[in-house]
Amino acid sequence: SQASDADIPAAVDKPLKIAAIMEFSTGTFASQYVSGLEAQVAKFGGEVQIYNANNDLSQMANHLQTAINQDVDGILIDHGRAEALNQGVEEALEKGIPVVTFDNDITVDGVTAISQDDYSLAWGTLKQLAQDIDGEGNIVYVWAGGFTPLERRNVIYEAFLEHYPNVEEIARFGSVSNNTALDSQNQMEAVLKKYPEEGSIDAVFAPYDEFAKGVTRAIQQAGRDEIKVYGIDLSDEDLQIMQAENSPWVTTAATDPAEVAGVQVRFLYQKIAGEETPSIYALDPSVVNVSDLPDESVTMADVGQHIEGWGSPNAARSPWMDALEAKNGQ
Ligand code: SR1
Repeated sequence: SQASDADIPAAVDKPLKIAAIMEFSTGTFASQYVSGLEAQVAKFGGEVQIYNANNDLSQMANHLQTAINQDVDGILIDHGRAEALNQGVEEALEKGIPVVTFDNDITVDGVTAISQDDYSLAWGTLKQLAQDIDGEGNIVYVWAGGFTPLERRNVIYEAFLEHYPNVEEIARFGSVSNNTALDSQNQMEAVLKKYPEEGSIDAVFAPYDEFAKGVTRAIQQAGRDEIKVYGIDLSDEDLQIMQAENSPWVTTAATDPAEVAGVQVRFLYQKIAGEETPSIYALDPSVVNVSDLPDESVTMADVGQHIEGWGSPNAARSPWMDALEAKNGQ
């Protein structure tokens, strides 16, 4: 076949050792992302070692250093901040180890940085929120600074408030921890106690699914289903929560985290193969409204049947990749 005839570059035609340096691995986004990394690297016949820094940026920098010292063939970085990682990234490149980043602000020449287009994610869900409340109402914002995707989503949130002067933020909270969903639930419970009257809160903007899960539980437990939740991200668990009867969580904007990981791995293999890769690449997110889904339960595997444009399976795919996957029995 044409696929198996494509010349596989010698540099990738062997079991490569890949390091994935992650800021944190809690939550359904991170677990789907890790599965996606493992699946794509395995398809290419390689091995990926996951380094999880448990939200500690200096530990993340140490992990990066360990991977460099181990002479891995390529490095993937997930989250983290430039100030903690720039030096290590420069060292990796000097040693000839290619680097592809996701969800951080590193801008070192030679690195490919991918994102989910956080600006579109935020605008997609906020536009729906604005339309649903007819441009007027009281909202709660869940947010934590210091995380590149959340910083980018916040830029759009600020623009949203300017664009809709009759929308008022009446409360804001948020933290990212080892149990973000539970923390968000507790913080939302306090807000609901402060605003007990029906109609005092119209909507919550929760631009991370761990925030949205916690907030949704608090609203349900307080019997305040009139408050609608607008989130970001999607997983099987999120779909189940959103599709539950009268769920407050009505809209999310998302890409498929496994596909994000697949694109990141493929760019890394392209770099190892000596191919040109772009400096930046943003996946195209989709807006998912519960009203667009059927009554029966939907999983991540079949979201694409209901949401137009879901997934971008051919991004960063070179012709030889089919042959490499076929050779490794995938
Ligand atoms: C704390 S940052 C959380 C975000 O990282 C990924 O970009 C996911 O979309 C998630 O919302």
